[in-house]
Amino acid sequence: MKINLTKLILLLGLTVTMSCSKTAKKEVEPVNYVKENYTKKEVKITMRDGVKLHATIYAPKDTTKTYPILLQRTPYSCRPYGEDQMRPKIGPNEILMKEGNIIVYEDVRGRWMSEGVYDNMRAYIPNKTEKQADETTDTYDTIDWLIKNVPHNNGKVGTWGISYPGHYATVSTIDAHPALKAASPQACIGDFFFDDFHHNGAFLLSYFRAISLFGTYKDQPTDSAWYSFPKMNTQDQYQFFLDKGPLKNLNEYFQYDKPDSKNVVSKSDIDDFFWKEIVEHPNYDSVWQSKGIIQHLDKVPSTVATMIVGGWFDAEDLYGPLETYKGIEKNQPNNYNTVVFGPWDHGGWSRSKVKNAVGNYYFGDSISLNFQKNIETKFFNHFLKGSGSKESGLPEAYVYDTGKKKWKSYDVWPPKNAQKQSLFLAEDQNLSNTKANTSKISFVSDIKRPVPYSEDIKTVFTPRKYMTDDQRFAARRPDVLVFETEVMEEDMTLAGDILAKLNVATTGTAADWIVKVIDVHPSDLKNNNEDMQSHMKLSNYHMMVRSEVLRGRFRNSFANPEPFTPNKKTKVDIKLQDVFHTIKKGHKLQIQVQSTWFPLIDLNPQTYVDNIYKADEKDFKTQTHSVFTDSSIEFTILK
Ligand code: PG9
Repeated sequence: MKINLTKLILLLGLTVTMSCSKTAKKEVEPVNYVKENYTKKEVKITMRDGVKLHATIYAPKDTTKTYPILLQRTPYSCRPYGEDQMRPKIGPNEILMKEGNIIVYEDVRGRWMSEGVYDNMRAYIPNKTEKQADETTDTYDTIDWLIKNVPHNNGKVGTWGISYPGHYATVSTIDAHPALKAASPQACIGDFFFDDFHHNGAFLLSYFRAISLFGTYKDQPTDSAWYSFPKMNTQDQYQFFLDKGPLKNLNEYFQYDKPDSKNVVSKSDIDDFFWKEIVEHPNYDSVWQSKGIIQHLDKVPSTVATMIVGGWFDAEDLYGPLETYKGIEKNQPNNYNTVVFGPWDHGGWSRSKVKNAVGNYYFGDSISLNFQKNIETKFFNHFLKGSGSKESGLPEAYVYDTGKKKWKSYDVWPPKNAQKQSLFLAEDQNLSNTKANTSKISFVSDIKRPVPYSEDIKTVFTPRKYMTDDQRFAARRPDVLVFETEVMEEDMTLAGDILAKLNVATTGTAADWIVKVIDVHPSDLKNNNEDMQSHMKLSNYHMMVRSEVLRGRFRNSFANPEPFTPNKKTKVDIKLQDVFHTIKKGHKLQIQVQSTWFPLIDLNPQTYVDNIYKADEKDFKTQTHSVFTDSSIEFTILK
C-alpha cells in the first residue's frame, strides 16, 4: 500500500494540534478567578434602629496592600449565600476585579437575608430622629461599619449599581458618609411614575410579571425566593392581555382581595402589596411623589464624585439617569459630576460581549469593553486609589451619537450651544419647517385592535429590546399617523430633549398620546449585522430613536387628572427623553403619532373613569381621535 507522505504528515500535524489544543483547552479551563484570588465573609451589620442587614465581603487574598471598598446595595440578593460559594465575577467590571478591590454586596432592608420590612423606593425621611432609619441611613451605617471592621481597607468607599442597585447608589450620595468618595449610579431609577412601572401616568403592562418580584413580604431572612411569578402559559402576551381585558382582571394574580399579608403564613397567603399600591394610587399623589429621589439631589455633598451612566435605548430606566445627572448639576454645580450615555439597552455597558447591538440594530464592537476599561475603571481608580482631584482626565459628558456611531465629549449635557428647532405635522404626511393651514387628520382608535408596540410577540419580564425596532409595521396601519421630511440634504444632529406640542381632539373623554421619533434609512443600505433577524433589512429601516406616551388625563397635571371634552381641540404636550442622534444626509426624519401601544402600556378605556385599574369592560370604547396640523415637534439640535 503506497503511503502518501504528505497526507501522513498533515494527519500527524492535525492530530498533534488537536491533542495540544485539547491539552491547552484543559489547561486554560476558566478558573473561578474569584475563588482563586478572593476570600468571602458574610456578616450582619446592625443599623441604628436595630435592624440587621446581611452583607457579603469579598476581599483580595493578597493582604500586603490596602484596598478601597466597592459597595453595591441590592434588592436582588447577595447570592450565592455561604462563605464557600463564590460569584464567578464581582465588582463593576472584570478589570477592577482583577486589579484587586474589596467588593461588598448588601441585601437592602426587607430583602433576602436582611431583616426589616421592604418598601419600594423607600421615601427619604427629612429631619430624622437619632434612631429613625431610611435607605440613606442604612447606607451610612453600612459604610461606617465596613470602614471600621474590614481589614486592609484604605478608608475610601465607592458605590455602584445598575437599575435598582443604581438607585441605591444614588441614595448613597445623599447625606453621604465622609468615606464615600465615588458613586456611579447606572440606569438608576429616579421615580416609579416616570421609570419602569409608569410613563407619564400610563401603566407599563409589560412589567406585569415583574410586579411580584417586589410585591410580597417575607417574614424572616431567607436565602431562597419567597415570591412567585404569575403563570401566563403563553408566549403571545399581546393576545393574553387583549383577552384579559380591564386591568382589574389581573387582580386574581396578586391575591388582591386577600387581607393584608404582613402576617405571612405561606406563599398562597401572600397578596401583593405593590400591586395594591399601583392600583390604589393611579395618580402622581404623595405616595409616588415621596418615593422620588430626584428631589433630594440637593443633599449630595461635594466630597462625593459622581459618574451617572445610561443607555440611549434603555427601555426601563431612562428618566432616572438623565434626571439624576441634571439634578446634581443644578443643585450642586461645584460637585464633580459626570455623565456617560452610550448606544446601549438596559445595562448594556456592563456586558463583555464584543458585538454591541440593540435588538436588530448593530453599533459596533467593544463599545462596552472600552467604556469599562477607559472610563469606568479610571473613574473609580482616580477617586479611590489616586489623587481624587477634579482633574480626573475624564470628560464631563461622554456621549455617543447613535446616528453617526461616534463618541463625543462635551463640558455639559445637553451641549451649551444646542438650540430649539420646531417642525410641523403638516397634511399629506409632511414634516415641515412651516406651519400649514390648520386642518385635522383623524383615525379610529379601535380598542379591539390596539397598535402593537413591537413585532416581537413574546412574553417579557420587562420590555428591553424594542427601542431601536423597525417601525414600518406601525407606519402602515391606518391608526398610526405618519409625518416625515424630505430626504435630508445635510446632517441634522438631535442633542437633548424633544417636546411634542400636539393639538388634538377625541370623540371620547380620555385618550393616550404616543409620539415616536424615527430615522428612516436609505433604501440602498446593505445589512451590517449578520445577527439581524432574517426578515429584517437595513434597507429603508425605520429605526426608532425615541418614543414616549402621555396619558391624556395628566396633560395639565400628573397629580390632578381631567377628562377631555368630546370633539374639543385640546393642547397636549409630551416631553420625550434626551437623544444624541444625527439624522444623516440621505436619511429622513419621521414622526409617528398613535393612541395605543400594546401591551407595552395598558389600554386606555377612552372614556374617562376615576381609576383605570378599576374600570369595567363597558368603559372601554372605540373612539375617533384627531391631530391638528398646527401641532409641532420641538427638537434640541446642534448646528
Ligand atoms: N429598574 C429595573 C426594574 C425594577 C423593578 C422591576 C423590574 C425591573 C431593574 O432593577 O432592573
